[in-house]
Amino acid sequence: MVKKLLLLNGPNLNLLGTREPAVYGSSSLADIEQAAQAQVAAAGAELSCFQSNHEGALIDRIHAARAEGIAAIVINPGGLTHTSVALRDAFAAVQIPFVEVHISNVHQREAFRHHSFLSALAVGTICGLGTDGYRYAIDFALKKR
Ligand code: CA2
Repeated sequence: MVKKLLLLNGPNLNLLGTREPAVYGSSSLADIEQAAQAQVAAAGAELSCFQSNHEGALIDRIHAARAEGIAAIVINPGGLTHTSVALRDAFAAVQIPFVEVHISNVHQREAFRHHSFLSALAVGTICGLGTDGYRYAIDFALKKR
């Protein structure tokens, strides 16, 4: 069976490449998704990508992932990382392994970014490695049984 992965991006990440390049780099979300598609296809697997500025839409996508047989999720939850019990509950409900990615090093930033509601449920987290973090997370997800 073909392995299926899901790449999720939360609020404001549709703005990547347009503002704050010193913090978030110069790649657009389309660049990141295209590179991820190529990486996953080269491994003979399948990738779906989804970005939303709406918490409920992300939760609905996570619920649908279970029925689709998604093996693992890579997510940058954006600001919802630090606020969303509901997103955490969605991951707890579907029991799909996920990797949490942050482009910036949240621990070098404001104190409110130091806590994540998701990290304790994640298989692992990557932060501060720029947009390369997505590639490392997908590489891990492809290898994970
Ligand atoms: O470092 C990350 O990837 C973050 O998840 C990004 C979130 C932030 O709230 C987290 O603390 C850390 C913000 C995403 C905003 O994305 C933008 C991209 C370009 C221009 C403006 C915002």
